[in-house]
Amino acid sequence: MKIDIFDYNTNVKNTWCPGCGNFNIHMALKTALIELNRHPSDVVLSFDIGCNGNGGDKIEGFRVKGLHGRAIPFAVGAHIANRRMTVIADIGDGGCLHEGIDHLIHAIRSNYDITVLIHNNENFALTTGQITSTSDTGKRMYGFPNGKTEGDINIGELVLSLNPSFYARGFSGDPIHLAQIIKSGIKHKGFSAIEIVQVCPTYNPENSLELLKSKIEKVEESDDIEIARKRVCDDKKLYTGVIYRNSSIKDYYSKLKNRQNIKSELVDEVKNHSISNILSDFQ
Ligand SMILES: Cc1ncc(C[n+]2csc(CCOP(=O)(O)OP(=O)(O)O)c2C)c(N)n1
Repeated sequence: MKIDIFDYNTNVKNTWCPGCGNFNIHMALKTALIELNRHPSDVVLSFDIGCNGNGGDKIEGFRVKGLHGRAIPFAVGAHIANRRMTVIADIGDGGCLHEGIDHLIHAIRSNYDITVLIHNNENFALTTGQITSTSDTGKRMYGFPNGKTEGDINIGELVLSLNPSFYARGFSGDPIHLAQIIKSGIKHKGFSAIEIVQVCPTYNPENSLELLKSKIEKVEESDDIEIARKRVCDDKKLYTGVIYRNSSIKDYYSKLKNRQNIKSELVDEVKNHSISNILSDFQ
């Protein structure tokens, strides 16, 4: 059966601000899943808290919602339980790199076969625009009238320092390219970290669509870590595409000696064990 947009759309009205990058990011995500012909019942979407997380009821699929940064461990759990599912986590820079940063780091190290979309609008948007660790040092926002004092985190630099198997960058202003990047991430066997440079016209208007567009440069996929590092550290440009892929790193399951040559999934195996005794403790 051919999957189309009506399989993924819901009737829930959007509450994002006019011009929010989330509209295009959602369209790109749906496009990627449709082009891969994945049915929503084969997809787990794990959302974080924030404007990005409010997308959780605007797309079909098995959806869960976690607190800041926890969209990643929920996604990891779903993947470990059932590798038949395509598992994607959707998360903001505030949740992923500020409040819940540890989960991203360990998921990259483990190389779980999931895809994480990091919506980088450089602020906590749902709470009306405060600085996060990805906002520029000195940036003034609500709650920080004198400007951010701490140093900032460069997502690409952080990810590349962790020996990742896949790091890509897309742009909310180019949903067609972003959809192709998300497709590459989903198809990659291992952890796919996809940073999405996202406009937030309401709370971060300085990072305007025009300014970001003028910095974007698309690049071909690379397996050269030094080139990738140079690209993510370039202040003048925002390179998009698959910035780095290392296919020689095995994904988590392939490294588990006790799971080799086993065809079933944990979600099947657990059915062979009665958990009524455990559940009775909660009744
Ligand atoms: C433990 C906790 N701290 C703070 C909040 C308030 N809070 C809700 S959404 C949010 C901002 C999320 O920012 P980000 O992850 O960047 O997503 P965005 O809204 O920008 O898409 C914050 C701080 C909360 N809900 N729970």
